[in-house]
Amino acid sequence: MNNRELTEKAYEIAREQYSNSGVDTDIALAKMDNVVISLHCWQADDVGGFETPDATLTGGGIQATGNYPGKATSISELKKDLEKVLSLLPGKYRLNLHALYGDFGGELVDRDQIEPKHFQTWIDWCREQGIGMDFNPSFFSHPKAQAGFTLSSKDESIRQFWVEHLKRCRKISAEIGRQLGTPCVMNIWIPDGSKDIPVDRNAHRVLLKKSLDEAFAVTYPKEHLKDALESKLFGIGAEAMTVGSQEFYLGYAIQHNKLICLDNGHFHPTEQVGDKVTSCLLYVDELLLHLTRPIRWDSDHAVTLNEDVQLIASEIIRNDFLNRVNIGLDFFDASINRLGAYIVGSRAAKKAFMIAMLEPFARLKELEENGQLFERLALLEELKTKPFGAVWDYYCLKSGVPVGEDYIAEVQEYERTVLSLR
Ligand code: RNT
Ligand code: ZN
Repeated sequence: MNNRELTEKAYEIAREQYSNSGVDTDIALAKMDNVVISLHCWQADDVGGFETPDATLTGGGIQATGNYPGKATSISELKKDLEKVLSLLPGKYRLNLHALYGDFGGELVDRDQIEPKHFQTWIDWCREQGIGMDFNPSFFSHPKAQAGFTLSSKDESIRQFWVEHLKRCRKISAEIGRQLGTPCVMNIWIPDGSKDIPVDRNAHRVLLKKSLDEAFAVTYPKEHLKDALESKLFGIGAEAMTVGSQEFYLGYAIQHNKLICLDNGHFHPTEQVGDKVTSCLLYVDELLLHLTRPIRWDSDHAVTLNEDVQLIASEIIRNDFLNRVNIGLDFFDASINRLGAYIVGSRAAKKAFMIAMLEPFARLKELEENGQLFERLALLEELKTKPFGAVWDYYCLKSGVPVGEDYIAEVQEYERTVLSLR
């Protein structure tokens, strides 16, 4: 039996087994097309961007560690890498671009000067790929961010500089959404915070609110732009306080019906982001996810299929929230093959959603409502060893991408013929 036949046969058996538990695998497979993942450009080059030839991530409370060879050093290399990544992933994707990845044609264009034209080649590329595009203002790796405060700075000229950047990014995002015919989700994350215990937290939060109010004064059609706000518990060098805390942004998002971005690397280790989904969606229309894998103080390892991500996916699928949740990834590992990291992380995220779709939710709910809690636990435990892998492999086969670990060889080949020559 060849690999294809084996995958098909395994699927047939899995389909029957799931069917015995009341789950229709064919429906799950069809539904997987609704799981659209926004691929973050910054895994390809360690959040460097292309503002200057030697751009590297500086400041901002985030760090990329490792120096694995072959990182993308130009827009064309980044596009090539992303095309390779897309060719190895099943299902649908979008591009998620940071402002510092603009196509500045060798010119030095400061953040308060960027315009839609600097992103036209990216928009065109997305159109060619048939994918939507998301965007992010970049409030780090800049001299005016070095003091640790941007939109919440007490220095009025610095604050105004970043408000201008934000205004421009919203304009660019709306243009992206208009041209591509799918709303651009623009996520705001600022590194503002303090290393040691501050006494005037309030003033910074008042200033952040003021800056957001100023930048949001212009309204754009929702079909073009969706603004999202991302909180963080702490950052490297901002251990004692972050201005943009969860309470700050959740309050702001509810008051102004903005999207709240939940990055599962940005909370206390025992807090589960999956638990936050239903609460937030009672009060805001939509969420943005930054799926990642925190380890100790780092929030940005490549996603793997763990309980954290699975609970997030399950809560979305159980409540039929896919159309209210925008799924993004946010990790940057410079210590391994960067394309490999993309593929492992993206596949893991999709797997979590597929597992969620293969859950007999109605049956579990009934057990819960009947107070049959041992039975609920037992069934949840049994589900973990159902032949999910056979359904996943079949999905990859049907999607025309490598099945199982076959993509490893493709990544190695790309490393040999492309990355190692950089
Ligand atoms: C940082 C935030 C933020 C960034 C990206 C690059 O802690 O998670 O989302 O990772 O904007
Ligand atoms: Zn994030």
